[in-house]
Amino acid sequence: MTNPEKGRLVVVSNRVGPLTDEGKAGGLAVGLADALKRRGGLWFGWSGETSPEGTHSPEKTEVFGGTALTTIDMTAEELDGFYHGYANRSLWPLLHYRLDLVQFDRQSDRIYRSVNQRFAARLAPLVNEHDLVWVHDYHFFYMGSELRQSGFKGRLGFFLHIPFAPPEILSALPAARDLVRSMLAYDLIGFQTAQDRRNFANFCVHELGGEKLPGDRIRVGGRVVQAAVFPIGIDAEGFSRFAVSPEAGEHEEMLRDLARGRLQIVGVDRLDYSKGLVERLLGFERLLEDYPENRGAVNFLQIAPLSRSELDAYIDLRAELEGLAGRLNGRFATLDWTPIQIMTTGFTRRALAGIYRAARVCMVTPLRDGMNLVAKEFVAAQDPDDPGVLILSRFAGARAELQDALIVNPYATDEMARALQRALTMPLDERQRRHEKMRAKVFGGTAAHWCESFIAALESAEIDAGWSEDLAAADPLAPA
Ligand code: ADQ
Repeated sequence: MTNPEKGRLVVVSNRVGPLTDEGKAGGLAVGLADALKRRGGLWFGWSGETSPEGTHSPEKTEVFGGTALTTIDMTAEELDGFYHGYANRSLWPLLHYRLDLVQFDRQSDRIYRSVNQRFAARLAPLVNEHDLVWVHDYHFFYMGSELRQSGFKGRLGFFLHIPFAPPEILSALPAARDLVRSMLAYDLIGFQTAQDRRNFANFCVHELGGEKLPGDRIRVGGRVVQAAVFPIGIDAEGFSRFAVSPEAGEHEEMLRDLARGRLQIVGVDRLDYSKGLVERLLGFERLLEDYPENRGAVNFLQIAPLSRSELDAYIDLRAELEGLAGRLNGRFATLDWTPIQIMTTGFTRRALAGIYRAARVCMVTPLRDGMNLVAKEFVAAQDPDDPGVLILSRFAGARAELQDALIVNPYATDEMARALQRALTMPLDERQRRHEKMRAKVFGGTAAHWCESFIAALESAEIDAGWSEDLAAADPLAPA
């Protein structure tokens, strides 16, 4: 089933799969599923269920060809402390530079570490030192050091999908030094952008007394790790095929019919405070104030599926957005025109591709975002002969590659309104020129490419034997 010479790929992430349903899978799942299929492997994570046994529950395994999907449960308490608590109330806002929303408590810190330890303990017997283990995202910062402590000697990689905040912000986390030190158990640490990587390196230097070495390497105490940039992409070919599927066509047509000749602006984001939804609506309101010719001539559709809706910050955000949309509609609506519509529905990927294609403008205005795949999907879905315009926040990771979007500061409402006006009136030849350049970027840096380059770098990373449990003792700046 597997190739023992090359070693299997072992992927660890909070949620696993799908491996088979390409209609549901996002770019990440498609990219990883391809890599898993090619070399055989294991995808390990949470089952999505709680049970009294939690992380002691029996494994559930599904096998597809040479790949196994193996999951375990969590108890309700583990889920609360690990996922809702530390991951989403502490780390998510902190790493998105939102100290105002961060909540720290030692109970969830303790549970987060113990869930990382439990997942490592369950994974350890399933892997051997020839395997490449690739851990994903902010749920599992401690997984690498826990795996090392359980005796794993093979290659270990980590990729952070969200931003890595600068040391001035990260150091507010009571356990910041522990967390970053534990990351040194990985041989290769991947980030979305050069800025994230720089922030990590600066933490190692200024908070842990480390030193930057030539190439992508960083030394802390006796340990050398590689930290590099791997911007994530989408399955560009697949997504552009979705955009011309019958299901996409139906959605495109429906939206065009509803717009009745008006230009369509869309936004597609999980309902999350990092996505700049409030700022986007304020920008749209300013457009209607400052450029009144757009009243009755444009429609704004915001698709915002609910996420983490049990957390207070998300409940507050939803209320604020609904209030704002109500005010805006109340202010500008006429008998035959409602300026803004907000939907929390989930769509299939084909339907979404059709919606992007019907839009003249897509607004992607996060206040901070690791990459933002919506921006890339929008580009891939366009008709090259008559493409829409992308308005992109300077704070999205995607900005590094998509320089030909209209780049905005989402906090600057006037600038947002001006960018909208420019996008709505942009001549066809300029739209085509900008789109062509962005399309080359999106098709040149796909999910498959991201996956292959990370794996190749992990395979060739210099393995340094310097990691030890008491790396902390080698920290010259550690408080007494
Ligand atoms: P997210 O914060 O989830 O991802 P993003 O990259 O934009 O952000 O991906 C969202 C995905 O959800 C897109 O593929 C989009 O099509 C899909 N989606 C959104 N609304 C939908 C709806 N109503 N129906 C169906 N699908 C919908 C995190 C980081 C990002 C990083 C990615 C990948 O926060 O910065 O780009 O991981 O690394």
